[in-house]
Formats: sequence, structure tokens, C-alpha cells
Amino acid sequence: MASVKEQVTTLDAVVIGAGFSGLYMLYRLREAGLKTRVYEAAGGVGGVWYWNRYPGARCDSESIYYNYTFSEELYKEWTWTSKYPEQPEILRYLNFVADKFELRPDIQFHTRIEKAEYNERTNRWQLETKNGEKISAKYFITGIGCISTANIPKFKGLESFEGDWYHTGHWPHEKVDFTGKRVGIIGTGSSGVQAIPVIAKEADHLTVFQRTPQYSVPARNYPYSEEEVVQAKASFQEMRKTVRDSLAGLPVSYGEKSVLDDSPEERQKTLEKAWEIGGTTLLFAYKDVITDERANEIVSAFIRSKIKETVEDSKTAEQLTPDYYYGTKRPIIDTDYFETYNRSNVSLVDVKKAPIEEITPKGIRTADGEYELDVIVFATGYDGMTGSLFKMDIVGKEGVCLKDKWENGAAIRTYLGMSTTGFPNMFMITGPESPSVLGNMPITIEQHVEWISDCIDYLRKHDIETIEAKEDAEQAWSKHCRELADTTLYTKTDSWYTGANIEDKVRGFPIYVGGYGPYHEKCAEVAEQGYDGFTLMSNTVV
Ligand code: NA7
Repeated sequence: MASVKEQVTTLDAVVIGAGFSGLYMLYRLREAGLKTRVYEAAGGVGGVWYWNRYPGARCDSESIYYNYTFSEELYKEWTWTSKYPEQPEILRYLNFVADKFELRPDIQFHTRIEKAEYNERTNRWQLETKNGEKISAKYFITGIGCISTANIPKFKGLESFEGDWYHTGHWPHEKVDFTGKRVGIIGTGSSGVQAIPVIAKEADHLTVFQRTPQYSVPARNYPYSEEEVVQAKASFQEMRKTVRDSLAGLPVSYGEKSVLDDSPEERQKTLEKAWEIGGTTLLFAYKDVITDERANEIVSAFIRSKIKETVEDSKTAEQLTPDYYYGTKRPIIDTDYFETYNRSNVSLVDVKKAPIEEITPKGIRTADGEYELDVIVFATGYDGMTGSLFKMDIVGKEGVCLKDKWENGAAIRTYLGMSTTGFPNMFMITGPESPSVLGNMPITIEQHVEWISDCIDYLRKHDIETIEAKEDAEQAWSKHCRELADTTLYTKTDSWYTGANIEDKVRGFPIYVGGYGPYHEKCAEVAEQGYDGFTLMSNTVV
């Protein structure tokens, strides 16, 4: 009998990741009759929601839109409890989906794909798992998320720390008990801002190590009333059309006026109203918050004034005051974030001024001194957009690695953010240069999954062996993405969007900023024109 290492599992399609992307991709391909298997490193479904179990973890998109819209029956069977869903609820939802559509038999858990190599002789992808299992598939599809490779900064001495430490993206399944503990948290992005108020309530003392102060706006979360739930379910068809055609997968669009067109009094009224509604309303209140420096400064100054009003200690308030363009780092929404700094058991350390020098057996030493801690929480984010793609060894035609083709991130080139020249029959769900993270992910994921499965359907019906992006189409798309990004303020700020959060990472802005709706139209047009911009080959090369 052949050993596990000698056996080759033969499939039509391999999908990596069992989050929102992988689950729906599996469902679609299986429906179309393809022998498909999802490989997932985790022990369950959920993707980022399987790993992000830190206290306070919650989604920033409204729950009634943060779900699949491909099945009205599914939408009506599931009931969200509050405006912004908590991690356990989202994980329950994804488990519900996996059970409802009986997806689990085609998902292999605890399995990490380490290598995927295209064989030009057979026109098939050959994959290898971490434990040596070999797989052969015609189609190779990544559903690995945009922010799933944790960034743990290489601080000297971490291994010597005598307490416990955790990264928010790899949180234990058991509750971490902070009672009576001196806790330090590094990072004040979305994860830190969500975790800080919750940990502060439990810990003996919480020290926040902040590198960049953040704008954050109250989420104003609340439990849905029965009427709201009934209304949402009754409006399914309308909601589905609205979010799919929208700018960001949500029923929101930028205001019609410029911030600069309003008088200071009118502006104040509008901004106050947006602040009261909370969430990302401020970002969309006017048309030019993300594109005009002066407009942005007015909205940024408004949030800064709110921080000053909320935080009682003036020195702490000053340290918490950001000075970048609001909205150009991932916008953060919170519950009692700035209020938490009024607690007597919370202190703030500015590690931009006095950087972290090392982790010691007893805690964290900055240039200013040592902070003794029992627990360290790394809320230090992710190697976004390319981190998970580069972690795998993806090898295309002529033995070229994806990482080398993209020059380690310096020369990312995709066609529509789903495909890249030299890697036939490979598709990336929410890959670089698609709109992905600039909105409500499940909606843009659905569009990618549907486009990819329709494409595969077309290939099969027309007896086409391979599909590959043409070089000129890919160059034009990448150029278009860069030109669009340059019309905004996004590229002027250090963020995980630009890769600036990772030491030595090449800066860029590999995201399509034109909006979900226009992007979906472009993809549909390409398909309607017989996959314009792709080379379709119908003869098998032997
Ligand atoms: P983010 O948003 O990337 O935040 C990471 C935080 O960690 C941020 O405040 C960083 O400061 C800080 N950081 C990173 N490296 C260091 C070092 N070496 N020293 C000190 N501080 C550091 O990640 P999140 O997990 O909060 O959120 C990720 C996404 O998940 C979020 O955008 C949502 O889409 C969901 P910096 O700002 O880089 O100076």
C-alpha cells in the first residue's frame, strides 16, 4: 500500500481556507459538479473569526449586511442579535452555514498547504501539505483572507518573558483570566481598541504601549429589536441589490457636498449628528474626506476635539491625539475606548517617543524604563494583503515563484485582483488590487466566488484547458489601481494597507479604491466579452 506521502489526492479544484471565501467557493463548485476540497489549517471553519477570539472582538460592519446574500433562505433562517456582531456570534453563523449546506465532509481541517506548483506538462496544480500529503487539481483557488498572517514584532528577549503572552489573532480557545494581573498591551489598531476597554475592566492594571495614536469613533452598538429583525428579513431582495451595487458593500455612499462648501456652523451640526450616529458615518458625511487634505483636516480636527473632551487627564489626551489623515488607516469604531483612559488602573506609554527596547523576564523595557507585567498582549496586527500569499510557496510557469514575480511586494501585478500572469487556472479571492478590505468583506467575497465559479463553468462548457491573464491586461489593471489610489490620501499615511507596519516591507497600496459597484461592473464586462484580457487555451499540451 502506498504511504500517505506517495498517494496523490486528485481533485478538480482545491480551495485554501474555510472562512467566508472558502465556504461559499466550495458550495458553488460542488453545486457545479466539481470534485472540490477545502484545506484549512485551523481545527474548524471561520477563517479570521476562528482565530480572533480576543476579548471584545467584534465586526465593524453592521451584522445584517455582514453575511452571505446568495441564499434568501439562509438569510431568513439566521437572526443577528445586535448591530455589530461579536466574534462568537459570527463564528456560530459560519458553523451554521457549514452545517446547513453540509460542507464539512469536503473540508480537511488541521492541514496547511505549504506548496502549490503549476505543472506545464499536465496543466494541473500540484500541492503539498505540511505533513507531506500530495494533491493534484486543475483549479487552485486561494481564500486565505487579506489580514490573516500575524505580525509579532521581533522584540529582543521575548523568549525570556516569564509571564504569558498572546497575539490577538491567535487567541486561546479557553478564557484568559486577567483578574489580579498586570497586563501590557502593544498596539492600538482595531484589535487593541476593542480589547483595551474589556481587559481594563478585569485586570489589576493595564498599560497600553502606543506607537501611533488613532482616530476612533463610538460604534454605538445596541441589541436589535424584533421589529428591526423582521424588517431586515422582509427587505432581503432590496438589501441584496443595494449592497452589491454599492461603494463598499454597505448601504452607504459619500455625501454630495464638500466639507468646504458648508459654513462652520452647518459643518459642526453635520459632524455632531454623524458622531451621534457613530460607526463610520463621519467618513461618509461629505464627499471628499478621503480625497481632499483640507476637508480631511476639518473632520480630523473634529474627532481630535472629541478626544480632548472625553479624556480627563490633559497629558494623556494629548498623547492620544492623532495627526494623520482620518480614514487613511483602517477606520476604527469603539465602545468606551477613550473613556477607558479615565480609569485609575489604566496607563498609557508613548513608544514612539521612547521605543520598546526589549522584553525582559519581568516585562517590557522602553527607552524610558521597565514596566513589570504578568501578561503581554500583542495587538500588533498583520502582514496584510500579501503576507499569507507569500507564506505559501506558489510556483507558476517556468518555475517562477509568486513572491519573486511580485518582487517581494515591490511589483504586485494582478488582473482584476483575482489572477496573475504566469499562474494559469489560479484564482485569488479578494487578492491584492481588488476592493477587498475597503468595505464589507462578505459582499465582495461573494462577487469573487460567483465570478470565479461562472468562469470555471464557462471553461468547462467551452472545453477550455487553461485561463491565464494577459500581460498587457494585468499591467493596465495594476496601473489603473495605482492611479486611482494616488487620487486619494490613503497613500500618504503609514498603515497596514501600505505595508508600512511591517519592518522592511516594500510600501505600496495594492487595493482598488474605485468602489465595489464599479468594480463588479468591470468584472461582469470582462466575462461578457468572453473573458477579455485573458488567454484561453483549449488544447492540452502533452
Ligand atoms: P493594526 O490595525 O495593524 O494595528 C496594529 C497596532 O500595533 C498599531 O497600533 C501599530 O502601530 C502597533 N504596532 C505594530 N508593530 C509595533 C511595534 N513594533 N511597536 C509598537 N507598536 C506596534 O492591527 P489590528 O489587529 O488592530 O487590526 C487589523 C485589522 O483587523 C483591522 O484593520 C480590521 O480590518 C480588522 P502603528 O499604527 O503601526 O504605528
